[in-house]
Amino acid sequence: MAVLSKPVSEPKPGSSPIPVIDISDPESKHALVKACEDFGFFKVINHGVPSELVSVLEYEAVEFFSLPKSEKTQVAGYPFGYGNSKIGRNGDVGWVEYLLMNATLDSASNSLIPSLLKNPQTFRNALEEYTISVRKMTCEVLEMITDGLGIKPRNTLSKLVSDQNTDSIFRLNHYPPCPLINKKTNGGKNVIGFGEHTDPQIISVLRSNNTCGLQINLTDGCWISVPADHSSFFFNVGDSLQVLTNGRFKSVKHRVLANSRKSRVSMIYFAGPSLTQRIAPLTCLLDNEEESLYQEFTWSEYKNSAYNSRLSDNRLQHFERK
Ligand code: GA4
Repeated sequence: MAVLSKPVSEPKPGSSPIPVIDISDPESKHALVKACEDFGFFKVINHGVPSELVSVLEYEAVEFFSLPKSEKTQVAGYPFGYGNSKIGRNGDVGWVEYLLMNATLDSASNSLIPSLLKNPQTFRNALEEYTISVRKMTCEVLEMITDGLGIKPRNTLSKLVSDQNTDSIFRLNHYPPCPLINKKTNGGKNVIGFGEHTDPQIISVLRSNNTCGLQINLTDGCWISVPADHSSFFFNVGDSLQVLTNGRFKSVKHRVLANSRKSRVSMIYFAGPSLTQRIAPLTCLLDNEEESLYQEFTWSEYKNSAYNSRLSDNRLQHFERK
């Protein structure tokens, strides 16, 4: 268990600085690009993902996490499967349990889907429909971003995550209420649910229930709390998109704090490219004399290096050009 010391700024209710992007309006493309540059993070509204899909999957997730631990651990594994407290394999821990699954295009028959559930087929269908719908929204957002950047063709970024061999992941997280918070034992300090990190993929799409806990790190080093909103999606730029834009977009550092009273359930779709995809700044984004800040790598190389790191490591550092 980790406790916190760095400054946290709590926005006044209704005054959150987090950009809100209406993706039903094509003109939002400029605000979208600015959000990726300034925060690496934004909230999407009017997204077109049916709320029933989200509710059914959340219901199934709650059912799964309500199973006895001895049953959940039957689908424990690495990297995919159930996990409790331990994050990754390099010593990170958090006040969280989770289920990590493959979300590639042919993952409908995902063998990790807990056969222990009363009706595994309902879970399977819910997951498949959810990922199809969220992938479509993700492609729309990436296409608006390319429009906003003035890049052609429109699918320059979206094709990276809609390719047949895309290496995408789906994660369900459950942060149970944490009885240790506010007790004298830790001096009332916060408890880390999921420690600070950036996501290695291109872009990540998070939806949570109405329990807060997510925080993002601003460029000045301050943490800000993200007000929960169960009807919207939160997007964050990943390390690979930072490289594709030669550092113009920021891969945002984020973390989750445990809550003393309420459970937080989140579902995250990590949109990654195919393993053989070469990741390097898009030449059309480089100005005349501008050089790449990074050595070229494939997604497979980056992923291997990321999975051998600790959560809070600066993973891109090893790939920066000296
Ligand atoms: C962060 C983003 C995704 O949740 C994840 C995480 C992965 C894991 O939980 O196994 C990692 C983490 C994430 C980056 C560094 C390594 C690998 C834990 C960890 C310490 C599934 C992913 O792709 O990278």
